[in-house]
Amino acid sequence: MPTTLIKNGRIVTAVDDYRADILIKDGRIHTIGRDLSVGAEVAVHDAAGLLVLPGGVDVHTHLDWEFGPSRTVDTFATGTKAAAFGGTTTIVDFCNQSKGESPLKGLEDWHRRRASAAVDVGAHMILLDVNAQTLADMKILIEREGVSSFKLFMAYPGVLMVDDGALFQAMRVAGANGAMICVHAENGAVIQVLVQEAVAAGHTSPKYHMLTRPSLMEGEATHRAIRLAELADTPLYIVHLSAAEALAAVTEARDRGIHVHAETCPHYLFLTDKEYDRPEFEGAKFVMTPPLRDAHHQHALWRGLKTNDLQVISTDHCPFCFNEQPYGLKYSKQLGREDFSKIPNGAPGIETRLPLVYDGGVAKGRLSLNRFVDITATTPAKLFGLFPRKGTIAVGSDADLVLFDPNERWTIRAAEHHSRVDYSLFEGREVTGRVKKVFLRGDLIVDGDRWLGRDGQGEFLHRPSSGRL
Ligand code: DUC
Ligand code: ZN
Ligand code: ZN
Repeated sequence: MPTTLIKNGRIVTAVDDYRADILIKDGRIHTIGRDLSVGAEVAVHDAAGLLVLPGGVDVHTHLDWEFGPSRTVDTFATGTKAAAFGGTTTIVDFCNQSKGESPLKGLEDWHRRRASAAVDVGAHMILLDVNAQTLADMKILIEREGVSSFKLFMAYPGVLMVDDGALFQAMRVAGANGAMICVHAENGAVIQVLVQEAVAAGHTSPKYHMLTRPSLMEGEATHRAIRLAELADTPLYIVHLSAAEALAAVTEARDRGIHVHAETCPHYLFLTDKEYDRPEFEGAKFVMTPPLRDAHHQHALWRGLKTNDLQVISTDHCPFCFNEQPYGLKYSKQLGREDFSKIPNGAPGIETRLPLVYDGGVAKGRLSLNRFVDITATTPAKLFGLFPRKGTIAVGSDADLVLFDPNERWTIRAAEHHSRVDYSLFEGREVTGRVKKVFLRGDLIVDGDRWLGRDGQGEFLHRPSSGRL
């Protein structure tokens, strides 16, 4: 492994901001200091004028994931390459139990798929079938397999949803064994009624996806999940929080000292439900769950990031093509052209998280630079058992580093992305701030627009505990 020196950069972590050089050896940060001198055998990268950030940590991705009749279009090779170009060097991806099977089998299958990953990868386990065997297998997953976070769905009856009793049982096992429960918090039964009524009334357009998933029902389920977690004594993580009502429930619980954490995603911070008014079928690009909301929710989310009631921004990268591509219809939004309820729920975002949050947060004066690093790398690493190996720049940490130009202006275009997906939620948006170079455990994997990484270079991240901040 070559030794590398990054010189003259401005190092920014969740708490620090200073100029120094970083010497990398054996994939780790060996020395941080001023004016480090090295021999000719050391590769030197000049970071003058650039920020040196810890590699981004995206704890919510769905690569090569079967979802009802659909499948996300990115393989681990394409999705992690896209992540790297966006400054993300660690992802935690969702694998799932199949009905009637052990979650251990789901993990085994996921390991086969993730073998092509080009950045480091951990796994959360989605539980669909909570029974005595599943509860026993949870302990094996935590202790032996390094999977210490479990996601359960309170939505999608008949596909992914579990009832409150199942959720509560899984919570108790997680709480007693050092793990954390993640929930998709929406009232699935009520939403199903609203969807069936809309379809019966002949409403087919993508806008009805939003109209049938009211923010009140996200708030209700978030409150319910928190109360169950409180009783079960487990840390809880609310994924993809989009609604002011849900945030109010999180805030109330945190004020009482309950261990509840929450993430939101760039699309909820930068887009509103007006996108569903686009002509033709264009609104289908924005069909993700929960849906985009109106501006007052957005203001609440920015406030939550300030008050630390929201601690993480992840992508929920769940890519389906807009038009059918060579991969086939199950990878495409066109599945729901005649019926909004059949549009695969999910949207891409793995490559644009850092620039969007830098631009809309730091450059627009809503977030400090330290807070930007905190919510995109440090806190997700801490919450999911990866810190201090990941999420910071410190002696001994993995040398996952991003050289970031805080001044470059550029325009987001799907055609220039590295994902297999054929659109961006942010097509044509001009942003300030661009990833220039990315190092994964000391290896330069992105250099401008050059890809130097390798499929399969990513390591599996064993995470023995989560949610113990
Ligand atoms: N929830 C997710 O977290 N991802 C994709 C679909 C969904 O509903
Ligand atoms: Zn979800
Ligand atoms: Zn998701």
